[in-house]
Amino acid sequence: MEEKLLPDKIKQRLKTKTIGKKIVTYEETGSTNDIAHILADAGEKEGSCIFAEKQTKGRGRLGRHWISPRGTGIYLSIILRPKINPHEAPRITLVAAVAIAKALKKACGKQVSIKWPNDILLNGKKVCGILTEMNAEMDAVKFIILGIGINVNTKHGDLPKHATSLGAECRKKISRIELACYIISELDKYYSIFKKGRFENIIEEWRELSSMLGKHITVACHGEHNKKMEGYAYSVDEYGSLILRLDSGFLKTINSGEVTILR
Ligand code: BT5
Repeated sequence: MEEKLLPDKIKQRLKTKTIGKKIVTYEETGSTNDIAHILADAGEKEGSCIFAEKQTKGRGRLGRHWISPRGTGIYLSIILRPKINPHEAPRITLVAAVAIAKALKKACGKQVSIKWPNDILLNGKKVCGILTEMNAEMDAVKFIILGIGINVNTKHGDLPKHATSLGAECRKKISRIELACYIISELDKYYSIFKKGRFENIIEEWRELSSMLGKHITVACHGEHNKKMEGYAYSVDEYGSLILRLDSGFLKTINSGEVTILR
């Protein structure tokens, strides 16, 4: 039987400044991101965390489904209130990806890699997805909901083909409580670096953890009718956008899309 993600059990191990000061856990909910939106709208403080043991309407980007079976994964949403412009919001996904990669390494001892923009891979298979949503006016972000889904002890049979879980790759049971504490602690650390205006330092770490920079890739670009572009993954810029070097030599900046690594 899995140990439940009880708020007190997580909180008693934390020494964080902002993230995890308040934690709530649901036995079952539609989507933790939806709960977080409602709470944030009602004025909930920055750093509050919402966990669920199971989601019935877990979602990914563009309304895609996130499989969230009971008791085997981490389904977490965090309320953030950074003082940034809406066009800077994608940076949060990169900050979170670096923090989560560090936490996963601590929990299972294995190096994971980041696939732009929001996937974390273990042995080339998706083990975690990040969903960053925001509520903003034209020139100011009101709040950001950082949604994190991690397959912790999830069985392969419950997951899509290209997915895996930490437990399956490491061949041992991983403590979700311990992992939740690592995630919150690393996020607290990297979010505070971000708030001090040192995003450049985080991007450096992101590049080191990336599984695709320097590789030949295709990108199905959102917002351009999923038009497929092929080229070298050249870099990510200071806004978290991908810079693709096309075969013609031109550089193309891509804000969001689906990457396939070719070679
Ligand atoms: C993501 O979207 O990867 C973001 C997932 C975020 C989930 C968290 S859970 C807590 C919070 N509350 C929510 O409702 N959501 C967040 P995207 O890049 O669009 O990937 C979605 C695709 O990943 C799907 O179309 C499937 O192909 C695949 N997928 C679905 N469930 C998966 C799982 N459990 N593990 C790995 N891949 C999965």
